[in-house]
Amino acid sequence: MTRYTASHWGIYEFDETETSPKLRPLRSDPDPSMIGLYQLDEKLLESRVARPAIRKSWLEHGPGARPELRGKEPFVQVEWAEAFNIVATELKSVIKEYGNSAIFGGSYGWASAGRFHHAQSQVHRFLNCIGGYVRHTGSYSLGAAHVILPHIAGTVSDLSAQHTTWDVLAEHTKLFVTFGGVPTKNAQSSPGGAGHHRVGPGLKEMARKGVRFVNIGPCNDNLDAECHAEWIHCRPNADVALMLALAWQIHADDAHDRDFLARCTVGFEKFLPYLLGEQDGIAKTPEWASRLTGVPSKRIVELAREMAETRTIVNVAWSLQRAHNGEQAFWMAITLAAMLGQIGLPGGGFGVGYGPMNTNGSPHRQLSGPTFSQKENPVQDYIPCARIADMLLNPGATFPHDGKLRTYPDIQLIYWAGGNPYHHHQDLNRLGRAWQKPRTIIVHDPFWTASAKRADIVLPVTTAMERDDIGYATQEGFLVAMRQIVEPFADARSDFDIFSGIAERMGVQHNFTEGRNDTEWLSYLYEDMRARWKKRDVDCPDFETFWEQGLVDLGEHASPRIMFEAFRSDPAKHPLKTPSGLIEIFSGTIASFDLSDCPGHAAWFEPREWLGSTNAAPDALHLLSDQPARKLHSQLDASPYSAAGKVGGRECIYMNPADAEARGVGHHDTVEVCNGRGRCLAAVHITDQIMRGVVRISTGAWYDPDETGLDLHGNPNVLTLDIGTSSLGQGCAAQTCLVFVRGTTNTRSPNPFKAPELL
Ligand SMILES: Nc1nc2c(c(=O)[nH]1)N[C@H]1C(S)=C(S)[C@@H](COP(=O)(O)OP(=O)(O)OC[C@H]3O[C@@H](n4cnc5c(=O)[nH]c(N)nc54)[C@H](O)[C@@H]3O)O[C@H]1N2
Ligand SMILES: Nc1nc2c(c(=O)[nH]1)N[C@H]1C(S)=C(S)[C@@H](COP(=O)(O)OP(=O)(O)OC[C@H]3O[C@@H](n4cnc5c(=O)[nH]c(N)nc54)[C@H](O)[C@@H]3O)O[C@H]1N2
Ligand SMILES: [Mo]
Repeated sequence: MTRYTASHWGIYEFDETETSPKLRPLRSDPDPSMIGLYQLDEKLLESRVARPAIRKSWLEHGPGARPELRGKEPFVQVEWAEAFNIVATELKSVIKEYGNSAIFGGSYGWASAGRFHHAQSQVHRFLNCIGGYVRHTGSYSLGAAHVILPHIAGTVSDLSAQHTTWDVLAEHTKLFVTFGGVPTKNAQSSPGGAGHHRVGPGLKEMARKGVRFVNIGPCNDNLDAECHAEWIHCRPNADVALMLALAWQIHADDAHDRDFLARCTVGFEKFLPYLLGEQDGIAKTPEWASRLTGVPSKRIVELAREMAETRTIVNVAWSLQRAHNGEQAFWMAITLAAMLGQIGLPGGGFGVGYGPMNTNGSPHRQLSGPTFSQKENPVQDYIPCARIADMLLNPGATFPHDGKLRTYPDIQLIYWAGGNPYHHHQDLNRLGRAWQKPRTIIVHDPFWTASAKRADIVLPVTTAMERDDIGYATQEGFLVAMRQIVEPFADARSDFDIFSGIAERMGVQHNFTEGRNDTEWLSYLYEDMRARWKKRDVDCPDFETFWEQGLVDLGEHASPRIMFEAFRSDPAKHPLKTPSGLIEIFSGTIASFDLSDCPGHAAWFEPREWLGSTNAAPDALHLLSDQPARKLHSQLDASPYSAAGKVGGRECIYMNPADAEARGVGHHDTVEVCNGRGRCLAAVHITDQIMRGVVRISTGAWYDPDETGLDLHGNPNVLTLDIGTSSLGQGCAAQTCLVFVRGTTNTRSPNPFKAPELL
């Protein structure tokens, strides 16, 4: 009998009559991801957490004991009952002594698919049941965008729902200009579960219909070869300068769409003096941009003319805003598209962005799926998620965010379920110093990740393969009855069972469980969703039928979608959710914040570190740390599929032949990559798909430092910069980073997946 499971990488099938079931891609998926096939691989078992474990000094001497030994001493395994008592006692004690605003429960991370066993919902609901916690806002994905976009065009979620569908792009777009490609490796995933993978097929169809692709940026392997893109080498983090010059040329040619600017936007007249240099004496001409970007000015002029003459869409990868002043890249891309005046026309306008996930360009509706309520959080304090080390290092200090001045709380306890800060955060050595601040760190994870190894209390969680759940992601096409495939590993329990056990000891069990067990919750959440969807004319079978049938195909949205079509036709009747209801080329709100690093219109700022800097050493290289092709973040890094992308067990550093030659290093040599923040080893991969002066290490290699702090495995976050994108967004700025690369004789093998010593 065919059964199903959902994962971020897609839906997989298995035969429940097999004694050891194997995963197969969903038969109807036109472009399945290989990543998820490895979820049951036995290689993953080496790093599974078997039993609740407490760091030795913490257990023997109490909370706060020897925080500098986190990650460096053995754990003592305990029974669940003892673990529940210890956690409950410590939570009560911290709340009594310091209050709930001493608990950081932001718990950022992707965890697993499945709407009920969604780790963040579980941990947030539990912490709310005990009086609340300090939360986070935004994401590492789109930290800057989450703050800037609502001021200028609408929320990230609104825009995601509106992206023009792939069929329309294939039919109508003539020129697809993308900054940062459209990486199909990234489109393997959607948070909560990709359904049919549509980006690869979408691009192929566009290529078949003769769309011309121009890929601007430091890499060219982020757009399928079949697109036959023209690659314009542009220095990392200099995209805004190039966009400004395109805008300058379009204006100089009098090719900007005055009617569209007048009807659908506000503030072009306030942006224009900046563009022309009337304010700062610097006209943003192609010659000006050429010096900053390395792109010949003639090419900029020609491209501007081509864009104005033909049906053009401007796309930006999310990585552009994961950089210092990343807000500007999105603002300027939308400003440029507004000047072209094709927003709301089929195949024109902008994308923010096509490619980062399977979602954008989806023909499916935005519907909120089964939702396990997180309840209300009485604590008001929050941080933008990427400011965690700042918060821990500077309790009581103030910081600006979206026009307000806020205060960092004084954190005594961190509770993490479903994320891996030692994967996702920048400047891991700095995080290591900050990580010593709280007296207690509690982590739930199926695996001995770098974060689990550095916690005080580690509670073993089941994987999605080991429990029943409901799979659904908004704008994807399926509801999935996720059937348990294997028994839980060792003593692992679901987050729900763990929190129920702790809640019981804290006297809030009924509040947390509402008297339902996990099976009862599944049917309850499903029926609740079914009733909501019925009101929107979406019919689904009852829970029993759904559970037996395994999949519900939600079908596609009725008609092809064109972003902002209705808005364009009548902006007064279909306003955007911005203060003016129009696209804000100038934002009075942002201008009123009076920020030196984010004025009222898009502008160019030199990033803290980049190749154009006069301070950059001649042999410095710009390090990009993109998303890994063979895993999702740190998840499944131990799988054979991820291992096949490494050399000598180490992550690769992609490098231009000229840079390798200048350093005397060859293909597959081990090198040391370093800067003032940290050092790691990586294996050289020489390719002409990355421009000179730029190197790239994908994220995801489990952090594995030796005694000197040298990471042996190739984790780029030992090198990245931990600053906010700007005082507006305070997002993650990982793509702003200079490094040095040199040959090394150190070939010590990494051993990242080994469990810590257990007593
Ligand atoms: N340098 C650099 N750094 C980056 C980025 C970059 O571009 N460059 N990108 C950033 C981005 S966009 C993101 S989104 C982050 C991603 O960062 P994270 O989302 O933190 O990374 P994951 O590896 O997905 O972590 C998920 C963790 O949840 C665990 N898990 C899975 N299922 C469950 C469950 O049911 N319960 C519990 N308790 N745990 C579970 C997994 O084992 C894993 O340890 O990384 C960011 N970091
Ligand atoms: N397989 C896989 N897919 C994933 C993920 C994963 O871990 N694995 N993570 C998912 C998540 S959480 C997210 S947020 C998305 C992220 O999606 P993105 O942020 O779009 O992805 P990245 O791979 O970080 O970067 C995309 C491309 O931009 C290039 N780039 C970097 N800096 C610059 C720059 O300054 N200018 C220009 N022009 N290009 C630049 C990078 O080299 C890369 O080729 O991906 C999602 N998809
Ligand atoms: Mo992300």
